[in-house]
Amino acid sequence: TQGQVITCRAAVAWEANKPLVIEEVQVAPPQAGEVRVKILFTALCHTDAYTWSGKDPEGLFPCILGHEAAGIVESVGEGVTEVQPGDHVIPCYQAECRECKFCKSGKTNLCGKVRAATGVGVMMNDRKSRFSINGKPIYHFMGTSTFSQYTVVHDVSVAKIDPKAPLEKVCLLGCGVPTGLGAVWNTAKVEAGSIVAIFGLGTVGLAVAEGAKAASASRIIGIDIDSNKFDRAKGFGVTEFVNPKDHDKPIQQVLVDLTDGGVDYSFECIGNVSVMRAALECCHKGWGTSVIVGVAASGQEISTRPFQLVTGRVWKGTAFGGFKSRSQVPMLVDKYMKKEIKVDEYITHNLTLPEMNKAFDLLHEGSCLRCVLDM
Ligand code: NAD
Ligand code: AHE
Ligand code: ZN
Repeated sequence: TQGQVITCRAAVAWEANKPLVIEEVQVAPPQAGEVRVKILFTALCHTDAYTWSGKDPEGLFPCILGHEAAGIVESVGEGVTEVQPGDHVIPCYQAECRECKFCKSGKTNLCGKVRAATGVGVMMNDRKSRFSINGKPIYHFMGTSTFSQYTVVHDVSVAKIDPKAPLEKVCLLGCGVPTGLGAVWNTAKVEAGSIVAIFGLGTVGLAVAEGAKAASASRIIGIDIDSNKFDRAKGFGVTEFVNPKDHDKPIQQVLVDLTDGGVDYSFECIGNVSVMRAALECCHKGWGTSVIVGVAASGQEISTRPFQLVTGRVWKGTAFGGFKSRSQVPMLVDKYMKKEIKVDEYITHNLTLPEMNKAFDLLHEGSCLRCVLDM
């Protein structure tokens, strides 16, 4: 198949909010600096649902969504040296070129090399898509487009992993789990003994709990409007629960009262701007730090009294938990293989590619964390 167009199946989002359609798509061979990957397993993340909903200013249609997956390199374009056909890989929506201003800064995991292209659904080389249906181009998404049996990614957007790792599990290390762990370890740098508050106990929030437990936080307070989330969260390290619906006072006040003045670290893992405000305002005066992880819709803005920051609270955000993707995803896979981090526990459902729309429905059901699709 090397050098040839591959026809395979993919779930195409033709329009916002319209059911995805399983189509036969043509996937062009990888050009210079590109890698064609056979996707074996992909999970769904709430960011896929967010873009599909039409609220993402970077959402373009028709497109192939998906960014949490694992597969095997089918072929590589000219000049690609770091992976070869047969390598097991995880596509990384956050690239790492090691050469750009961002990568060289040592201050961020964001990479500037291909971001301009991935934000508009094309490849860097020729600003065109490698996907088409009878000649009509279909946009890429987040530089990954894993809801396809074959995809083309930039070589800076693919992490080579241990071939012994089960791809049906480690696909989760493409987004949600690293995001939560890294928000704690890299972005907040939670110290032992800290009091932590987590808003939203989905996959990302539970991974924050797991990270906080590993960092020896003394109290890990989970906040969710769905009390059914609480039992499961204990297994990930949450020690106390608060349902805002059980209280008349604003949730920030409830937490300040519970913690003798506020928490040391809070994490917003929902994507709701009023919760982001509460997450900042429940932080302790003088040092409390709040990390925004959730993605909020186009047009939404955050606000608080500047006095909150004047008096020492810190507001931060994180993308992919601050992990450098190509360098650190393989390390996370190794940690999973050594049973140092959980992955299996986040997988609540398994379906196949033709059941894609059912998988999207499941995302909105409280019981579902991650649904893995066998491609
Ligand atoms: P999820 O929907 O599974 O989890 C959200 C949880 O929040 C649910 O348990 C829900 O009951 C709860 N919730 C909703 N409204 C609430 C409220 N007002 N108060 C308290 N709890 C509330 O989602 P997820 O997959 O865990 O993702 C969480 C967010 O993180 C999404 O916005 C996603 O787009 C974003 N995300 C960001 C990154 C990043 O790199 N920054 C990476 C992955 C996901
Ligand atoms: N296109 C969206 C932004 C979405 C966003 O913030 N994405 C997160 C990852 S979410 C993964 O589930 C991220 O890492 N952003 C950094 C980046 O480079 O995109 C919008 O609202 O414009
Ligand atoms: Zn995601």
